[in-house]
Amino acid sequence: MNEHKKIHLKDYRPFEFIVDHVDLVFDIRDDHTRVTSKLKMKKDPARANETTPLVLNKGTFDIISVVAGDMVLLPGEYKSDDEIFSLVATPDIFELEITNILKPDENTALEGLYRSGSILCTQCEAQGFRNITPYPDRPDVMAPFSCTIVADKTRYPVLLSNGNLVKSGDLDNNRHFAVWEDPFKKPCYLFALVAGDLDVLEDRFTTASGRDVALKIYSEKENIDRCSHAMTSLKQAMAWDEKRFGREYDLDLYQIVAINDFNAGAMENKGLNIFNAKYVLADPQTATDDDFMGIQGVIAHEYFHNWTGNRITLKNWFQLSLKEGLTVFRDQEFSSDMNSRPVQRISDVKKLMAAQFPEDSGPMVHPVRPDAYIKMDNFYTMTVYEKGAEVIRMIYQLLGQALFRTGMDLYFEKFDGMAVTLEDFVGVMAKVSGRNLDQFFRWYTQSGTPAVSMTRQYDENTKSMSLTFTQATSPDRNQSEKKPFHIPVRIALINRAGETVKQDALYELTQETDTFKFENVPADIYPSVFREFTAPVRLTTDFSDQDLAFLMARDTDPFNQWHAAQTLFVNEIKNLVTAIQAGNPMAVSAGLVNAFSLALEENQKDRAFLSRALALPQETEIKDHFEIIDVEAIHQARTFLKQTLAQKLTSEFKTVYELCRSANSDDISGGAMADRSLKNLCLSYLGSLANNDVQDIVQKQFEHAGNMTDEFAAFKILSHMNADVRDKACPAFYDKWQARTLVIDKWFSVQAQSSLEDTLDQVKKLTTHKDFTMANPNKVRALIFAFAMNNPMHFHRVDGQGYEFTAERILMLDKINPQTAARLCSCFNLWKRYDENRQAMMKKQLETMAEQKELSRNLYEIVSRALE
Ligand code: TYR
Repeated sequence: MNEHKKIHLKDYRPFEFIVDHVDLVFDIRDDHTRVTSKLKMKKDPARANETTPLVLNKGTFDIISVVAGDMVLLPGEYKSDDEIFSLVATPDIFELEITNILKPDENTALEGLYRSGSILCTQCEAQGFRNITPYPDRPDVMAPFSCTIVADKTRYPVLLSNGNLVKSGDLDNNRHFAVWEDPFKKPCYLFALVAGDLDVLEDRFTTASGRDVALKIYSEKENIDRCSHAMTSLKQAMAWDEKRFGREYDLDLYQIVAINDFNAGAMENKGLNIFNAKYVLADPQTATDDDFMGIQGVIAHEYFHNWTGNRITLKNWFQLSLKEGLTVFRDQEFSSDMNSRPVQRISDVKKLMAAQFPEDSGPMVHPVRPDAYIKMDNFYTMTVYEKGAEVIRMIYQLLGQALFRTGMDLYFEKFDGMAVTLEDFVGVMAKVSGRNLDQFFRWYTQSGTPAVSMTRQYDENTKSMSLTFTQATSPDRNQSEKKPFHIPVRIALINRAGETVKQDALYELTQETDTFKFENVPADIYPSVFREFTAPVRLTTDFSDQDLAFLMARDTDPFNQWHAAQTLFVNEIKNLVTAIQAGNPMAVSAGLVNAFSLALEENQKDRAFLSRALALPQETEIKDHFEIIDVEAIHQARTFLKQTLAQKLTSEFKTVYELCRSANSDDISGGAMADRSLKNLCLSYLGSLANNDVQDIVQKQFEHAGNMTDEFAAFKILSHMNADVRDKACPAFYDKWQARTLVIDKWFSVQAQSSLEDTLDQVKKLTTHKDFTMANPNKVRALIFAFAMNNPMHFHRVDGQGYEFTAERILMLDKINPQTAARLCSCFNLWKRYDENRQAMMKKQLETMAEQKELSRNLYEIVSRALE
């Protein structure tokens, strides 16, 4: 394994030159694209008259000509290799014209210029622009860009780039051209180009100040009638950002293109977002309710980047959370305003706990602002995004809505057009509030999830209740000793009747131990703490299971009701795991069944909430509550709990299932979605019994469903029932949907996650299916990621075959798409948390990977961290 260099935040230096203008020409030919870049540059005035070498980043392409000023440079007069282009010295002001040849058809890494089907497109974040042309590929170099695209008119009738179309026309030989100019200075990671035979859905939006904006969503022709939900979402996001943050759109045109081959969810390129088709295309027949919500959230996220990311960008990549944490916070708030706030909060926190907390306990643990990286792509993490959003949310809590808005206004005013840091952001928040946020800033620099415990003490004499909070964060590779965090805690007091005795207020933890005293309260009072999950901490309390059952039913904060229910489930599963490990019989406590049944009776109230509150945590979430993860025992315990509940409450589940069936099948209103989610939760409990009676109900829903939500829910249940049932359902689903590649992704993922015995064999077989390819990230995520990340029983097979299969695929993928290979490899990250046998087998796979001679930098970083 080659060693690769780490880049450190402490080594940051500003660039020695200023780019005044970038003029790009893309001449697209059948088997190559010729790129000419004209840079107008000058030395940073502070360095005038100094001899400063010009060093540009560069990918692995051939340069065919270099012109400096009006001199043609010969290869000896500049230096060029696979990473760098450089000149020993330059005048103070100069122009540089470089021409090079790209082979987009051979670019399987999907960074830089690449082909997706018949479409040519770009992806430049984080450091893909260097694969297009030599350039100072860093976010703090901002410049106005113009871009000319020349291509065949039949193959590429649509030619797009950032900003405004200023000129277009026909050329000889059935070719045509388009010239785009982006008036806003931007870093090169926001550059984009698209060329292809696309259809467009058009609409308009008038901003608050009366500017008329043309909205265009492009997709392959056969999908254009599936773009209207994305368009509605875009208009909602534009209106919301005006209302909530006073931010208007700034160009006359906003374009979105849906692409089938994409490494991430979507990309906020200025005026020309490029999206994974999964986050654009939807209709009720082919997309689930979750897909609809996902599209609304991602469309909004990319739109919100126009201010938080594009107008104000990053000084260096270490500051990534400055744009991502803040923009996730903004999209979460948007989704809360558009839909149900408590349900949104529950799903955001669930995601954080399921994926960010484990990240903090493995080899990828890093502060929200990392100190070092080998490959920046590896730091597009749950910590930077989701924990980063929680940190913003804490500032929002500490300041309150009004001051937070004042702070945001000042941030936009002060830093518009600049590349800034997290200190700049927190600085304006400190300024407008007059608060000292120095201790608070540790959330950006210190890694790990704080464990907070809460205990109650009641003093009969003074009739006062004291709540004592202690915080502790485990040492890790980033810091051997952790200092206390500044943690906001929202607390209310509730009595036995479920009435609020003391209104919700904000308290702040700043020391290892903090105590708050509430005077004049009765003894039988319940504190409701960390309401709405005020901070990203692991909370333990002195609540008994009876207390938790009370809070599940009566807490006045729905988030805390959900949290109490989840804690009860986890406690129950822990007891079952202990019983299994001791060889004792399993039994579910009557208290839990009772609490569950009472909650199910409340089904007329908020069905969306109820479907979340009554859902058992996944095995992948449960594992986080164990030091040593016993894969089989967790699976057995969860299955037993689910089946016991289904058995004891069969008729209740059936009743609620029937009650929720009236939703119109293509209605995507909140109410209809809520009905479907509760209905399908009931079906999933019933389905766990796998008897003929329920099989019949599930089968009927599968065959007669009027939308993908219901069809997919039933399909998932059938995939676990038994091999016969699955072997009938799979071809039926495939035959119906084979023309829809996004639905076929669902088909792959359901099979990869099946609990049936032969799942690994099925997955192996599916890798040779004609619709599967390692070159398409969505397909890899649907089959290989789903297996490795979401099917613990089979990935962690005792014979090690799950590991072997996955490691082989990672190495295969590393040759095609290193970014995605590195992501997939994180399935081995928690290897130290399993039994000795599994530890040894997982370690062996990591070592085998480490021994490869030509590991990508991306994968090298993940593997070497895991083995450190
Ligand atoms: N900036 C994008 C977003 O979060 C994410 C992204 C990152 C997309 C890297 C692609 C990529 O290669 O909105």
